[in-house]
Amino acid sequence: MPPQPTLAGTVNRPGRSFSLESAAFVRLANQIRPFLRKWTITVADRLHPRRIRISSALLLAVCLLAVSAARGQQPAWLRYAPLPQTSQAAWAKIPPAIVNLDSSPTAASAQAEMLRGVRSVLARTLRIESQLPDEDAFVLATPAELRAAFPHYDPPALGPEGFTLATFFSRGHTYWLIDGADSRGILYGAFHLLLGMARGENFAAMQGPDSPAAPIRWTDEWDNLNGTIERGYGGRSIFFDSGQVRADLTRAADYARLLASLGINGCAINNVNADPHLLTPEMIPEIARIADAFRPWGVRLALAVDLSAPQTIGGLDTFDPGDPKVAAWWRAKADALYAAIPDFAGFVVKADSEGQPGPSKYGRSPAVAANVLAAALAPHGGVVMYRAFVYNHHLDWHDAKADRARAAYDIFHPLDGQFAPNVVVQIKNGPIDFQVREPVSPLFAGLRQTNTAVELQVTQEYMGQQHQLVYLPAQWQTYLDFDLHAIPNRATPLKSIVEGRVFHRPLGGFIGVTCVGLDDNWLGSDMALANLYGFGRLAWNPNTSADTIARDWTQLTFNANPAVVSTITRVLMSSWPMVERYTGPLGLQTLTNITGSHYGPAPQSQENNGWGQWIRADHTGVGMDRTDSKYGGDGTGFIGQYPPQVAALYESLATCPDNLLLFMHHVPYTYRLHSGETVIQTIYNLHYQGAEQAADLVTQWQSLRGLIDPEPYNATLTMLEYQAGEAIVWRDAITRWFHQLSGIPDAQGRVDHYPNRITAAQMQLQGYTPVDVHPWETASGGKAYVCENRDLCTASATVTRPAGWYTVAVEYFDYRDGVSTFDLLLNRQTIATWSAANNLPGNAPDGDTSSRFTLRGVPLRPGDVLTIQGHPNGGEPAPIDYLSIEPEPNAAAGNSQP
Ligand code: GCV
Repeated sequence: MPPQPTLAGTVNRPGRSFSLESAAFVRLANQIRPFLRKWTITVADRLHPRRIRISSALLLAVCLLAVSAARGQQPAWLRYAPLPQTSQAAWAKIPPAIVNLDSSPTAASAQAEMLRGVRSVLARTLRIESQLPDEDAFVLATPAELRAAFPHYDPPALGPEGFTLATFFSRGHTYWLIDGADSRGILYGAFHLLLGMARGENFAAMQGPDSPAAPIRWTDEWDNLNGTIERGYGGRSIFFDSGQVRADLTRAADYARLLASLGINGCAINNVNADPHLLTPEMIPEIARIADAFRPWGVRLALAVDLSAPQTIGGLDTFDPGDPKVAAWWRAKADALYAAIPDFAGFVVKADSEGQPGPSKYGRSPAVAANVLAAALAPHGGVVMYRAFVYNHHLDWHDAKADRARAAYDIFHPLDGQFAPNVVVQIKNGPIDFQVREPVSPLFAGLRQTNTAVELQVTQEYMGQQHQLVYLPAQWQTYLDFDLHAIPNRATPLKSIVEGRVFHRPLGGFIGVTCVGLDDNWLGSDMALANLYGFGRLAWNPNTSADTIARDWTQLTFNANPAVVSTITRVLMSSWPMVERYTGPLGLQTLTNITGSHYGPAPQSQENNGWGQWIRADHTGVGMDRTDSKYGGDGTGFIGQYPPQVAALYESLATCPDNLLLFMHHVPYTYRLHSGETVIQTIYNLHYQGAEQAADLVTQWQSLRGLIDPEPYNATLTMLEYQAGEAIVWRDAITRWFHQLSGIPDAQGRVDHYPNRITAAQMQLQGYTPVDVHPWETASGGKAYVCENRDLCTASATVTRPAGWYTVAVEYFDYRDGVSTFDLLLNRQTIATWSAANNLPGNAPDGDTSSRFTLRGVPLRPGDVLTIQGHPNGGEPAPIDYLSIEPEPNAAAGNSQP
């Protein structure tokens, strides 16, 4: 691969990023800007309903994006890269033929996939035979079909949807069997073989039986009929557009293939904040088209339903689940759905939660509501996934005993044993809402006569929204492995409960809230695909380690070069603990804007509202006291919802792990952790560590230059550069906020003391004026500087540092609307140009939009003048915060000084 051009500057624009790579580029930008600025074009983007303005800068960006768009739809882990010659030897004896003894569409997909994969990985084309050939061959079949072909074959016992890979000798030939317990098993066996082959494994190593841990392995997509996706960061819906099912469902079929390759067997296609219109007679045939696209891949379609549908679209005067008319309506609806979709999987229900209507309106319990739906689905074999995410978001903050974390257990535990056999209670991993760290929900141990499934969030709502790299299997593993001690003297980790093994439940499993979109890389970031892959692997076998998953994903997505595999695995595995450090350590949860974007830092937003994600921080201490009176505590009693052994662990300050301390206890800032350090100093230290680690990830990634394909290399480098800047934004905001609140200084004197920064307030300004920033801690002195009612504003600073090489960074704000452009001048020379073209979730200067432009290797001398030129665009007034001038490590004496 050719070496990359030297970067003149990097715009931290995750996902679709571009680098301003040469002086020529900067010159070109400067030359064409005056012409292009004159004719700003406004377009209504069909794909994105908001109007976007194309300015000169965006036009430049569009040109560059066209390059990345040329990558096309990403194959993700199904790249089937050719095996290097050395690894091909293990497959030298591959059979020349393939026969499929099973007539299902799923087995047909398995055969087609075998042809595609073998051709791509080994450059061999298998000959398709219609019956067992008189030569070596792959044989795709169920045990019964194999016994018919080979009366002496003794298939091993398999769980549903499992498979065995084996060789069988007969008639002087070797048959390579893909023996599926059923047609899905055949397909999963084929993928298992191909993905092993693509990773360089040989067939002998893969042989043996394998079955999924649990029957329910679904993704939930939160797509809306208008084509948007709640908490989706990968573009528009692959299913819906403008109130209709898309005409072209190619992406839906391709997605089903991706899911099948991991053994995922169900997909709920719409937002749990469900639109009742999906259930209208006109929509059902349309939805059936999606089910048709899924079917060849063994993925069953499910729908999220609004419990008020019998009234809103059914014309009834009630949706009371206790009313026989309502039950009859659901029965008729289920019959109509199965008439159109014979393999319909069932309903997902969000009710009495965040404004969704529910049975509480009629004084009915979730069990009554779930059972009405269950009765309608039962004759057809469907299931109801009833979400335990039921809570009051109008809690009284002044009530020290009020606690959102208690809600699911308080509501569902008394109903244990009342749910129909085809109801599964779908429980988020933690008691709050996909925070950077939470304890495992106690409800998993509280429902013993009820089927349960764990809901994990693949889409990174609270963890960077795909603008940042966070490898979630590392987090999920800690949840799945957590021993709830649900039965005395027996290990009962969460994974074994949802597998149904602990309480002997027939149904249960794993749900991943995924929210894929039409973007080429499905999720909005190449690296986020590791999370979808990891979810699938854990859903199949929750005993697989996050590290193994990271290695396998890296090999399949990039290549098997040991340096690549070890570096990317290290980057992935370190990312979640790192993000925890800079967002919300010690069990504080993600200290983000809870009433708004769920993205940038805004710790005060946790408090003083009804949403209940409180951290109870005041001048003396911090943390929610969730201790229980039955153990002598005086808190909300949440801890008492756990089985005694877990409750004892959390109740006692002596045993409560530091990483959940502030979730469970309110302590003074001076309280000393098990580490011996105080709480406040640990908060400071961890935020600084997190930001340093984020910067280090950039360096680690740079070591991959030339070792992986340039497009994903560059896209991820840009994302990591942005993330390193965002980690600084988080670090500064959270440490400032705690510093002000506690009044306790950082022992290392770092907080809000940045000697390398020159704030806009300290610069010579032409046109820039200050505005207040909310929350104040997300900008220097609580102010941003904006360029309003002008085409151009400038902010200049005279360098007073010794001559040397410096990294110059500009902290600016990048609103969702408008694409301002910026120039950085050294004296009169333009040394960088960039545009604020990121898709960040905000239209104001704050922690959501604060962004950093970084230019390394700038030669500075005392008296030099650095100038930021801001060109506003649309609603974005080219806002700035500060300039940072950091000496570079290699600027030591002996180097040529500028
Ligand atoms: C679909 C969180 C998210 C919501 C989501 C909800 C849920 O609150 O912010 O967007 O709604 O969880 O899981 O139902």
